[in-house]
Amino acid sequence: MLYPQQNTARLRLELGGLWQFQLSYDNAGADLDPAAPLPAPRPMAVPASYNDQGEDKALRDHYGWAFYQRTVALPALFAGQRLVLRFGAVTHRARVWLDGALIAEHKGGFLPFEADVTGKLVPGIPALLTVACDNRVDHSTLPVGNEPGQIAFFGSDNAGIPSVEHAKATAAPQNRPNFDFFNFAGIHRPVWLYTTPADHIRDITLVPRQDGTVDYRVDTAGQGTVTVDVLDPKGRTVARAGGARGTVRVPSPRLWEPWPGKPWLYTARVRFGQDCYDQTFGFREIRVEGTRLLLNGRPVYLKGFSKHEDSPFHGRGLDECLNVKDIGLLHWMNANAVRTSHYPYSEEFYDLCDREGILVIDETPAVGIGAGAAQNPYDTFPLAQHHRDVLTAMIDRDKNHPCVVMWSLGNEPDLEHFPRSAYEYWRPLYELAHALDPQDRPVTLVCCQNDYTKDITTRTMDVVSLNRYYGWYNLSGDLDAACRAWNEELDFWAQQGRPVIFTEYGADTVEGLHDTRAGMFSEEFQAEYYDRINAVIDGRPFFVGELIWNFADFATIQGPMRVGGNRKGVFTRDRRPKLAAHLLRRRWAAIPNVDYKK
Ligand code: BDP
Repeated sequence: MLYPQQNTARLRLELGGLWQFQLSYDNAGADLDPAAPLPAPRPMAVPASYNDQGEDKALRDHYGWAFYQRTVALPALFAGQRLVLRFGAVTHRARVWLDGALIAEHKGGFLPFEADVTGKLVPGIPALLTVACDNRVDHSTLPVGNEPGQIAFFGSDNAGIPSVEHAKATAAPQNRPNFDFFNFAGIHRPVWLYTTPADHIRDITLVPRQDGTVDYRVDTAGQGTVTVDVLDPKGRTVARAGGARGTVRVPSPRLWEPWPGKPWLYTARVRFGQDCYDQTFGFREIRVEGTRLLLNGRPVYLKGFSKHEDSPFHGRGLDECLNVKDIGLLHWMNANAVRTSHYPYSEEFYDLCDREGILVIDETPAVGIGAGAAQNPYDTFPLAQHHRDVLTAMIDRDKNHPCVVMWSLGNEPDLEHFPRSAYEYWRPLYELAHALDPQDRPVTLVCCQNDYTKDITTRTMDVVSLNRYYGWYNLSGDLDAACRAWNEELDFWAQQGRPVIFTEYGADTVEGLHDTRAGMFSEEFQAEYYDRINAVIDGRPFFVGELIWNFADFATIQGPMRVGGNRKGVFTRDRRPKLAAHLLRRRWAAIPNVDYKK
């Protein structure tokens, strides 16, 4: 799906700003009429999560439908254009009405959807736009939540004590999902109204190669002929082709390589009748060979973070200022890579990474697929079709980004209790990702700390991605024992013949807490933890990347294991560095991006 563009053929309006807003207290969201002005609205900024835009617990912890509303009016000069209403992301389920008529429904809180409103939104006549979103999650959604009635409290909830069990059974439904980040909700990404000519470009697919060839395909609607001009980073036309599919060749291409300096971005200017679309791309190839990850043929070493889209007040809402700041901090850290844990990020983020040369592991929202040893989630969670749909939509959205170097099918599913079912669930998704991606990037699945000898899925991925908390959740505080255990596990991975990376490792750290003996939660512990664990991976040639958990502290549900959220950030939530940031920054300055472990 193309990102909306303002150019010589298309007009794009962002419907951001203050909307009217009201919580619904009906399971079906039927207590509010989408055709009428909301009866008791409050102002709400869009895009942003609604949760922290007020001081009331009811807003913060709301679990169900919520309604947004505004009027939309277009001047008569829009007449004759095709009109599309597009949402970057509404979390997690959405319904959209124009003057009371349902025009779109969408499931999945992290990917875009759109509705053709030509003839429905009439230029010159104002219309009432109502958007409802539902943040409830269960066994059929991604991310996964608890089923209604099964209230999970975070931490040890003294299971089995009658009074506790009775209180749980009668507690109100709660916003307590099956994952460790706050279940923010709302219109999280921009709402656009854009025009195209009636005959228009629907999609563009590019496969650029190091030798300067670009295979292209343009999908269109209506009558016309396609032309493609390739512009170099200075805007000069360097190649030209005609027809809806074919190959163009750029002589002496500059490769998309994030070092040194900024990567080179080219533009495919596609024309079709009156329509026009500029699709940026980079000449970069990515593949796995033996235990190496090759970027443009050279072994690359990933240095960076798994992140969250999370910040004070905005919650999970797009904040471009924050994105620019974060990429600046990545450069400051001498980092080169990010994983979009645990969902696809905003489209604006990938554009920035394309421009700034950050390698991205792009992850589906498949987090929380597990229910302990007693329940096989693969038999009981009705997820498979939705998972395929989300993976397809993510690859479709992000396929042209040079920054995307790997697909992650999901995070920390149960892979050890029902190993055969797990393999049978994940293998077809792995194959689907390869089949769908025109650039055929490596595919991975992020694995939880588990009995790696029983897990038969992780070892079959193109890259083995490990989340490990030796010294934190296990062998807590004993880094000698942690390193021994970690080393022993690495002996296992050394036999598998695959590249292995850390997708998460870390320790909760309260900024300002210092300790000469480096006890847990102190800044010294976090610094020593990374020093010690990194020394173990440095001796392993097949270990080709380290993504820290987490870039910054982030919001979670309340619980006895979370001090005002998850504190494993190397930066605080407001982006101040902890001690470890300075040490990792020095470490990464000394590790070259390519040809490090040849
Ligand atoms: C991992 C999860 C991540 C958590 C992290 C933690 O992938 O979402 O936030 O643990 O506990 O298991 O900090």
